[in-house]
Amino acid sequence: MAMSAGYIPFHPNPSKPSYRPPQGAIDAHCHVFGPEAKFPFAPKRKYTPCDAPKEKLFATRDFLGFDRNVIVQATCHDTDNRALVDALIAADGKARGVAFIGEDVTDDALGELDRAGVKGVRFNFIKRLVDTTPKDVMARVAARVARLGWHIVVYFEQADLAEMGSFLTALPTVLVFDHMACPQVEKGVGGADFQNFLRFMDANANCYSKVTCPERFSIAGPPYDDVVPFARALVERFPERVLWGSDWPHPNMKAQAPDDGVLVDIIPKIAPTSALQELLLVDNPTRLYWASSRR
Ligand code: 0GY
Repeated sequence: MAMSAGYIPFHPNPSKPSYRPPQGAIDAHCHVFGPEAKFPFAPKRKYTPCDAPKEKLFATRDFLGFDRNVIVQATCHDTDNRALVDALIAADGKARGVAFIGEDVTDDALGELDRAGVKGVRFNFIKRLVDTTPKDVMARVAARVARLGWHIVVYFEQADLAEMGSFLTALPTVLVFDHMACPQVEKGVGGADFQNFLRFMDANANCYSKVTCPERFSIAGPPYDDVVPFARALVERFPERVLWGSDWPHPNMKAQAPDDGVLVDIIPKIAPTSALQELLLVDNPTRLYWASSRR
C-alpha cells in the first residue's frame, strides 16, 4: 500500500546533536511502523506512513546518544500491537511500550503485552487520527490495566480539558499527557488553555506531561525556539513529572521532517541544568517504565 498522499518520511540524514544526553537517557515517545510486509497497517487507519522498522529506530537511538526507548502504539496499527511487541522483544530490555487496546482484549493478550514490556495504554482523542471511544469503554479498559500497574497515555488538546478533565482524573492510574496537550503557540504561555493545563497539573499529582513535538506546534520553524517557553515552564514547575521524546519517525508532518539532531539540541534549552536533565531523561521515565519491571 502506498504512503498517504503528501506523507513526509522521517529525515534521511539527521545531524549529530551537540548535546550529549546523560547515561541511561530514555527517548520516551517514538514509534515503529511496520514493516508493512510483515506487520500490515490497520484497515481502519486514517493515514499510511512509510515503514519505520525497529532496526532503524534502534540505530537512531544510538546515533542520538540515547540508551532506551518507550515505543508508543500509533493509530496506523490500531489495536494490532504485533509490531510493537516484536520491537520490545528485540530491544532486549532497552525498550518499554504503550499499547492501544479495545475492550475485547483477552486477559491472556494483556498478559502477553505485559510480559513483553508494555506499561501503559494510549487513549487518543485527536479527531483526525481516530474515531471517538465511549467513556464507559475507556473506564473499563482503565480498570483492567490498573490491575497490571500500567498507566494511561492521553493524546488530546488543552481545550479538551474542560470536557475530559474530571473523567480522566477519576481513572485509577497515573496519566501521561502527550505533547504538552498540544499548546497553541500564537496564544503564548500566558494563554488561557496553557494556564489551565498548568493548573490541572498542579491539582493532580498523578499527571505527567511529555515535553515533546515542538516541530508540531512551532510557527517559526526550526530550531523551534517559539515552543521552548512552553516546555521550559512545564519542566521548571513539574521537574519530576515531565518526559522527553523524539517522536521519531514523526508521522503526519505538514511541511518537512524535523532533523532529529536539532530536536535533541533543544533539551538543554528546556531543561537548563544537569539536575533537570537527569530527571527529564533518566529518573522520571525510569520510574514510570522500568521501576517495577519483569523484563
Ligand atoms: C504522534 C503524533 C501523531 C500520530 C500518532 O497515533 C498516531 O498515529 O501518534 C500525530 O499525527 O499527531 O504522537 O507521534
